[in-house]
Amino acid sequence: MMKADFLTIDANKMKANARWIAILCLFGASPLASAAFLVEVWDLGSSDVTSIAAAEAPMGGPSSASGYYDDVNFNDEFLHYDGEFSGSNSLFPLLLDDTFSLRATAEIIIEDAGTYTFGFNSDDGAVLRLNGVDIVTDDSVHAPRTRLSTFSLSAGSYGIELIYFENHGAGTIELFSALGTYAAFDPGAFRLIGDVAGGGIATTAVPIPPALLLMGSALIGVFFRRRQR
Ligand SMILES: [Ca+2]
Ligand SMILES: [Ca+2]
Ligand SMILES: [Ca+2]
Repeated sequence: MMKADFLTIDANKMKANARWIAILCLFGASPLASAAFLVEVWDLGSSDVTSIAAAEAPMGGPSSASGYYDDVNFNDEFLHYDGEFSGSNSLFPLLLDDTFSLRATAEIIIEDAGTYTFGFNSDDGAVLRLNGVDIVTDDSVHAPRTRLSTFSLSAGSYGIELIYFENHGAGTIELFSALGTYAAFDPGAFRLIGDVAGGGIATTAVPIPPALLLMGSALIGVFFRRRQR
């Protein structure tokens, strides 16, 4: 009897899981494909954060909040600074204003090999990594400013990671790129990474692990078999 009850509960759980996975699969391989940047924030409370090392210190532990965003174009709630891209800013998660750090991760897709300039506008500091290598660094407290770096890329996908920190005053972070070599920001050339509709480089979220997809397929099989009874 006990065993039968346990099996009933388990089957109901599986049916509920299968429904959700089936619904998610109807919307594509990944439900996060249209908002590829995973953005996590760490609220540092009353502690100042004045370096990338200090920003990364809490990142081994759980974040204060996280969410998926199409692109990285944030400013804070009270001292609106548009940066290079105005009009489509997001407020920081949790409406954080001062003394917090942020990590944005995604995979970018380079369709054509060539020379690219990557950069960010930040207040305060940030570092951009491509496949784990620092490519743009601005490790200090300062007013909003743009930093750029130019290099060659082969076609393919690359892991991208942006670490940012806001100490006090205005806070902003934007992440953008352009095909070609640029020593200064050019509004005609640079696009927000992930803003595909606006001409930006395409991104993908971290894929759902194959094992989970297989498990999902099995559960969907269970769900539909049960429906046919
Ligand atoms: Ca902006
Ligand atoms: Ca602020
Ligand atoms: Ca600031």
